[in-house]
Amino acid sequence: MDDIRLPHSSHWGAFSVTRQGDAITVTPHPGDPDPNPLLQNFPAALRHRARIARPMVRRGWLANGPGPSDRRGRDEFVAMDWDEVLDRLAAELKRVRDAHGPEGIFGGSYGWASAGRFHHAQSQIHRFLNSSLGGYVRSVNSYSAGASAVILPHILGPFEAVTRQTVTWDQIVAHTEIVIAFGGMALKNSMVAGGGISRHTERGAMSAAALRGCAFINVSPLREDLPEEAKAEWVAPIPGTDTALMLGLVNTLVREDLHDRAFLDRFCAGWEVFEDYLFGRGDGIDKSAAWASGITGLPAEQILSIARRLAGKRALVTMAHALQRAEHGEQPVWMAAVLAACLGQIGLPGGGYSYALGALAHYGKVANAVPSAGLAQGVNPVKAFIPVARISDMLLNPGQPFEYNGQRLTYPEIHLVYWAGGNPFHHHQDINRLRRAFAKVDTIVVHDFAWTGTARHADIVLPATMSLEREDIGSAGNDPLMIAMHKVAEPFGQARDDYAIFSGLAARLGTAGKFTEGRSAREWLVHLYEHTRTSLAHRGFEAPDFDTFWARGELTLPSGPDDGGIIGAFRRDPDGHPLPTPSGKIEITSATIASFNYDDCPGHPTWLSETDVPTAAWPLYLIANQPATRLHSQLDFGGHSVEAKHRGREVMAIHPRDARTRNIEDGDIVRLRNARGACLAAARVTDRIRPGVVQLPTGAWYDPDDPTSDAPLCVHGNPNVLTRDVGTSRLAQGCTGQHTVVEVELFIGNLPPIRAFDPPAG
Ligand code: PGD
Repeated sequence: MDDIRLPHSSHWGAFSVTRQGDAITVTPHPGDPDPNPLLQNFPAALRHRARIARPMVRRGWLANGPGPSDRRGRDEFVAMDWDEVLDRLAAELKRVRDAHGPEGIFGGSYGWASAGRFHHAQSQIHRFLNSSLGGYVRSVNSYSAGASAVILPHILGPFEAVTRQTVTWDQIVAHTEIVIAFGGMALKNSMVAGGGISRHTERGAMSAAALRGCAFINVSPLREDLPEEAKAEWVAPIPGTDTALMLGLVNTLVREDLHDRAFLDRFCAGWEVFEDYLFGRGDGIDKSAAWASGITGLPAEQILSIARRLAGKRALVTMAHALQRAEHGEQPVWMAAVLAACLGQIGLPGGGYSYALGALAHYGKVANAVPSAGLAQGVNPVKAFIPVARISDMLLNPGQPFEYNGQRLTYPEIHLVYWAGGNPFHHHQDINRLRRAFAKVDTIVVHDFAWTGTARHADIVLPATMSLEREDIGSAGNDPLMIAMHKVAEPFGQARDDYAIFSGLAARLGTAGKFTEGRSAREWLVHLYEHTRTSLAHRGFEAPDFDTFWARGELTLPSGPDDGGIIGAFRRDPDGHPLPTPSGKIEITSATIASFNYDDCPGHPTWLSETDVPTAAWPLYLIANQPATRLHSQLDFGGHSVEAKHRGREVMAIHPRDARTRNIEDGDIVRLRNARGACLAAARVTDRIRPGVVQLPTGAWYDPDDPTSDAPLCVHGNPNVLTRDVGTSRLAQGCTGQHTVVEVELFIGNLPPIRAFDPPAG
């Protein structure tokens, strides 16, 4: 028995662990006012049968050598010892590099992996590929913010500067009178933050603001997108129509002279061109509340009423990432900025536009005064890249052109895909298409600690440690606690740290010195800590030495100012602190974007319908959003995630009206299907969703009933077998996984077993 509490950290909270043999107990950090229940996924996960115990190689790859193969995801695996697998992998990496150059290796390897500044899987893989193979084809942007990361710099400024560091929850508690939250601000999202979060404060902040009299409006087809504590009014438009609603609101504000004309004149560029569009002077369509009503399904009176209530107050417009994770996702990001501009509160405390507030725990918090050091990734000389969600397109269309943010680029020809710390068979759209794409290359390598769908579709699977099985430093830019992440358990089976795996490969490639710089993992932690400590000292802050930090378990970092960042500075002094846009102002019309001549992203915010809308065959919208019981697909086999499933399946919400017409009752197993695929789920009949819409979260591990089929049924409930693999527009080419259309029917017959958490054959 070992009852010492060992500090640790995850993307979903800081905690400590006590051990009893192989069993662990997880206790949230005592300073966390609203701990995240996701922490309870750890205990059952640590020694679960879904863990990968040994290096494994796909039988067909061993027998036939590298090459395209549709056996991926269908073949058996063969166990191999570490020395042999690293020898073979090093030889294959060298073969591909020598034959095709580093341009033949895709190392974009998107994914959240685990918290920790050193063992961060993305940093490790990129450093290895740069130091040991001369680079790799990378991916840019994220699945989270694919559209907004590209459009915000055109209209307001750099993504991080205009999102994380503008309006804080403290300002909202003190100043805001009304919040209109497009897509809501669900606590399941703000309970999580990349790199770690020690205090979950969003529920308390919304509660305090509401108690002071701040009104919240939740604009979402899902009532649960704002917590009860916000006491919100629920406005439920048809999915994908928020831009039309915002146009109707702005039209009303201007028509009724409730807008802040002086603000538009002083701080914005291009209003006149947009106003012509708003009133239909060119296209003959007045974007009035009545017009918006016809598109959004909301009564015109409700739109008029919201516009009037927003005017003349300290109003805050927020927008969830989810809205831009859809076709034409750039438009609501841009239009929400225009709505906020018309209200004239941008840059004032608690007012204006806070894109993505509530999307992660780091938004709405002040930044640390000094960033903590992370592992340097080195220089990647390879120029070729893809917007991250174009992975299948790239693998299926080598040499073909594509457009992105004003550039015409070419998909590179990839021979080897190397993934560490992500799960595209969870995160990517149209998984049947992804399977075809994965069949195209010579070799696929995956490091993970568990048998994800991606690991099952690889040729070489290397077992990584979980963060609980190694030491690290937990720290994130907007959270003051730096955590000494102690090792709480020995590695599972033969699992190794990503760092150890890459060190072994680098040694075989003759680049060990470049990759490791001669440091052990512990020496790297000391090195990174000392780097941060020196930066703190330069700013006049004192921090203890590494050993003292390690023994104490945490260090509180100083915070920066709560001053509204570049948006606050611009409001206070627009000439002295112009925005880093071409005009130095908020770009309501962008000459740059207009010059690209994209019909799917014109020069000012425009109502553009999604093309994937309900039909007779697929009459229901599907919202495939973030899960509440795990982070993405991580630890889907953990206790908290498994308990929330019903009869082993993921739960899908459906309105009583839609359930009744399909003879579906609460708890029934249903099949969702469309032209791309089908999956099972358990029905939750609820009136907390707009009629005509069903909701199935992402993250249930892909579990095909017949892996040999080209379009198998996912028996577990992964919605990405249904979603479309198209970009948001030619501007950003972002992920559009949030929406699609489906039919839902009662599943009759023998319920297929769930095998997603069983190791694959062999
Ligand atoms: P995770 O489940 O977090 O999903 O996609 P992402 O790939 O990030 O995957 C992380 C993987 O890393 C897990 O398999 C985990 O086991 C592994 N891992 C953890 N720690 C380590 C480690 O130390 N070493 C190694 N080698 N592996 C490790 C998330 C992505 O999904 C995101 S961010 C968004 S916002 C998107 N959202 C949607 C959506 O809204 N709707 C749809 N339909 N699809 C989406 N996909 C996107």
